[in-house]
Amino acid sequence: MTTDLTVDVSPEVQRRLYELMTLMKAADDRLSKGIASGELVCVYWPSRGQEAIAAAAGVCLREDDRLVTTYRGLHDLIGKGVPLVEIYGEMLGRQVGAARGKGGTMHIARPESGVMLSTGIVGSGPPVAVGLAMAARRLGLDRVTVASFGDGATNTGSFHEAANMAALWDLPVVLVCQNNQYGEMTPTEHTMKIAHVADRAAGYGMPGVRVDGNDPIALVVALTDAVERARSGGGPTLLECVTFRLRGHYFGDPMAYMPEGQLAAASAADPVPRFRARLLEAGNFGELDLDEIERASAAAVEEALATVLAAPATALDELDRDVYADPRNCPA
Ligand SMILES: Cc1ncc(C[n+]2csc(CCOP(=O)(O)OP(=O)(O)O)c2C)c(N)n1
Ligand SMILES: [Mg+2]
Repeated sequence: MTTDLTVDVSPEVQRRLYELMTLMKAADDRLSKGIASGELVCVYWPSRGQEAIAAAAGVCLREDDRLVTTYRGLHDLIGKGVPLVEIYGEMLGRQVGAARGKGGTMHIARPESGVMLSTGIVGSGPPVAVGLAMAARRLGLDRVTVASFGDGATNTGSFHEAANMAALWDLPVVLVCQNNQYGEMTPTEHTMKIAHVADRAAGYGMPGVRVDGNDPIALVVALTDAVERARSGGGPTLLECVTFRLRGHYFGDPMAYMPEGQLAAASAADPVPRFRARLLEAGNFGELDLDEIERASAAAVEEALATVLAAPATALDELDRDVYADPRNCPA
């Protein structure tokens, strides 16, 4: 898909996309630096390189829309409006975390922002998203649920069951596959016979759309379409966003399995500098405007981290709090 920056999105949306993408990148960079130096102790599955997808979702979704993501969800959570203090707080086991530090990196949820699940079980997000979409329909709400998952997840049975039910019942779901070309250490082409994840949609009777996952404008165009379709009763869409995981599967993964030159080639298409260059070329923003956005993102990350590091560790009396839901207060 060829996109025209000046035609497809307003300057306000361009700015918001760059703010989100630089915030996601800065949050990842700072976490990686802190873990590498021993300053921060936590497990982490980096999302560096996949920012454009989450930023596009951030500008296309309403606050009450629902999101289900995975362990590699830092960027998705930021895009959906989860405060960075609650994300870092959860990762670092502090009382200020989204689940008061009890969930950790793999289990960040914040219903107030519409984030209902982060899961470490590959493929388990789509069926939950389908359930959330069914709930919205029963409640008569016009909100949309996005399930964000990897290419590897589309090889699991639960993905296929969820896709079938979503299509059969025209549920308001958008299935967003972040095809980063690896599942752990295995290249995608070694795990599926077909070349395009989007082709799987035909088997369920829903549109399958393949889009450049490093182009935030193409993503906004495709997502706007899919979200609108879902919201107006037209049913689900499978969106394959083709990107690349610029860091290891987990923080510390030496990536020895990657063929020589592959990472360098992928880094040349890094969505953040690429979008910066495109914004400058289009002319709505100058170098100084974009430098200022980057500075503000880095400052926001430092401020959030300082707050988290000054916060108390998860208290012992948290252990049995929030373990059982009160059905009367359960978010829909
Ligand atoms: C059901 C299940 N099987 C295996 C694993 C181990 N595992 C963790 S991440 C991963 C790869 C998933 O790849 P993909 O869906 O492409 O997501 P990515 O990590 O690339 O974002 C696997 C196999 C798991 N967590 N859950
Ligand atoms: Mg993958």
